[in-house]
Amino acid sequence: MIPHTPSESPPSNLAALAEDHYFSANPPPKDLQKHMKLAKDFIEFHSKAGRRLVLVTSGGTTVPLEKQTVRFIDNFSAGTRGATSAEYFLEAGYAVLFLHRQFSLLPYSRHYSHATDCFLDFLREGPNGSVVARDEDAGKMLNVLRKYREARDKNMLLVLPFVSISDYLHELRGIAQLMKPLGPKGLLYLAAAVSDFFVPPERMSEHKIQSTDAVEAFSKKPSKPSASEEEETFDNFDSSPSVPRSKRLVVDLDPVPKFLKNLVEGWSPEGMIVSFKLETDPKILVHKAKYSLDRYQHHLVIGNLLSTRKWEVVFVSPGNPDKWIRIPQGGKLDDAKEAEKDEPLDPKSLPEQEPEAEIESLIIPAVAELHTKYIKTMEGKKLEA
Ligand code: 9Z3
Repeated sequence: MIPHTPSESPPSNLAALAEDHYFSANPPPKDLQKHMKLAKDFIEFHSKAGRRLVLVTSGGTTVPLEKQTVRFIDNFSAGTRGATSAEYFLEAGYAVLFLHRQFSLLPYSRHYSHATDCFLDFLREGPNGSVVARDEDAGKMLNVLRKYREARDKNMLLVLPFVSISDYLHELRGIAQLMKPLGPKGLLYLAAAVSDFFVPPERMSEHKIQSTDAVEAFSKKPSKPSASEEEETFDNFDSSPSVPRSKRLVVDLDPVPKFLKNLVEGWSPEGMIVSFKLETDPKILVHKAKYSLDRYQHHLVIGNLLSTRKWEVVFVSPGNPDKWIRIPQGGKLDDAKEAEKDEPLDPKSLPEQEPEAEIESLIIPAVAELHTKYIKTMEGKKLEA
């Protein structure tokens, strides 16, 4: 990998303007200062120890439709990739700052928090009214519990939540800036499924969007319907399936500014930055991953498809050939050939059940190896300077 050389200059004017505008128009989450204090202490502790630290972002972001939010747009992400990756990073010796969507999966507890893996199913009543793990589950549970306790007791894991897209961006900016003292030992692993669109505050309703005109009727005198309202009423009675415009909720979204450039150039100029690219169309995945790398000049894009994301990912990094990482589909004669294939798998060829191994067990060592090279190159450059 040829690491992107950090520039000392601030992000381009346009990116800086977009940043100022976005962060002054969209209010920070109420716990931002508290989170920044926790993050600062955590980062300082590990920076002093000369340890590598990774910021793992995880889960989806909400797009509120109202300031006093009742309704929001969301996405599918459960936080499996982020929570699982965090465990393998801890295993590889990294301190982990886990920035996750509130109530999405968490490292270690994820094994017992699915609807299908409800923690109560793993417990039974023991002697004298005690609660114990079921015999068949106790071994695994003890193993998970020990790892969790060790991470907590050694202060290796800090967990911070966010909810909305703007909460996420405020937190990401603050933490990335705090990571500067780590230099190249800081790693940003951006697995959260971040919304591309949002409702800007100037177009956001303060209160719950109404679905009837009951409120208007209560505040105004009924007036003669306008020509367009009459037309809409007519449409509505025309036994046509279309609904009049006044009854529809038309959501008008702006694109979320792309802050990866600000992250690379300003917020975290020395850290290694890994982003994920999610697509559903296999034909465009690698192209989109390369486009992102080219545009933002960071260090690694991990491409994945919604349908096969637990089976394979592709690493796209500067100066390296694209590298597919796959879980072998056990028992197949053409396994070795399949594992080497240079293009996406056909989702129809995959078994229905989830893979037995976790693909993050292959992703994280590969990322850590690239990170080692990155640190060496950056330290070499510092010595030269
Ligand atoms: C990913 O691609 C993650 O791997 C998934 C994980 C969200 C697919 P789950 O939480 O899913 O395990 O269920 N994350 C990044 C998606 C994303 O928003 N990327 C942006 C983009 O594609 C760029 S940062 O434009």
